[in-house]
Amino acid sequence: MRFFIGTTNPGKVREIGSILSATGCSFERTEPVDPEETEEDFEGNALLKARAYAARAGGVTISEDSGLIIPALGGLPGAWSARFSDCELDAGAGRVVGHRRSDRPREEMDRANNERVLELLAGVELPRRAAMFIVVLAVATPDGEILFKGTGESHGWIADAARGANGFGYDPIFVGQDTFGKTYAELDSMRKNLRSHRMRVLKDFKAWLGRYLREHRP
Ligand code: ITT
Repeated sequence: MRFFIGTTNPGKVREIGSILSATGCSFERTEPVDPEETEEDFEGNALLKARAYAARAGGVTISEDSGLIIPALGGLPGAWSARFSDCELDAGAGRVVGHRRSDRPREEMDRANNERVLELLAGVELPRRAAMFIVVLAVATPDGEILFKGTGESHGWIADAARGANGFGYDPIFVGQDTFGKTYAELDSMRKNLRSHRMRVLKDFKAWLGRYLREHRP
């Protein structure tokens, strides 16, 4: 069976592709549709993206919405994770009050997002540096039916400074609960994939896929 992966983020494609490589299905990247993420939560945006990409690709499509949640920042960056450094925050820095698209290249945006989180947490000690990644993954058909929906989390905290060159996004500042003080960007891809939020949701996806393929075998 052939699936499309609907995202503009090459880091997600790499991880989804490598975690699913042994399933016997093929996973093809779609055009970067990049629909506006108008919903307020990860689930709403994951469903919106899966439907928009599936309609464009004309085949069953996997999309996901993910981000970083920091309780000490009132849950931010949250649904604003991808564009956090373009956001205007209120004085308490726990709420987004405005947003202006800068359309900077992804690497520049990721770096600015990480710097902003580090600045907001300057002087904050553990355990208030606790953080978690969350992902909601959805599989949609071109006519908008949702075949699968699942959630994954990974827990840890925000490092004092960015470290490491692997991974993408917030990986240089996120230390996992079981990574012996290393950031996700200091782990090789296999070690990150073993414990990431994406791995957790893709495990449920693989179980669903097995059932789906058995039921739809020609
Ligand atoms: P698409 O919407 O096109 O899929 P995106 O990068 O805009 O790509 P999201 O809106 O889902 O994706 O935003 C996710 C944000 O969270 C973005 O800043 C990512 O870099 C970050 N993120 C998600 N998973 C991550 C991971 O495993 N490691 C580090 N950062 C991650």
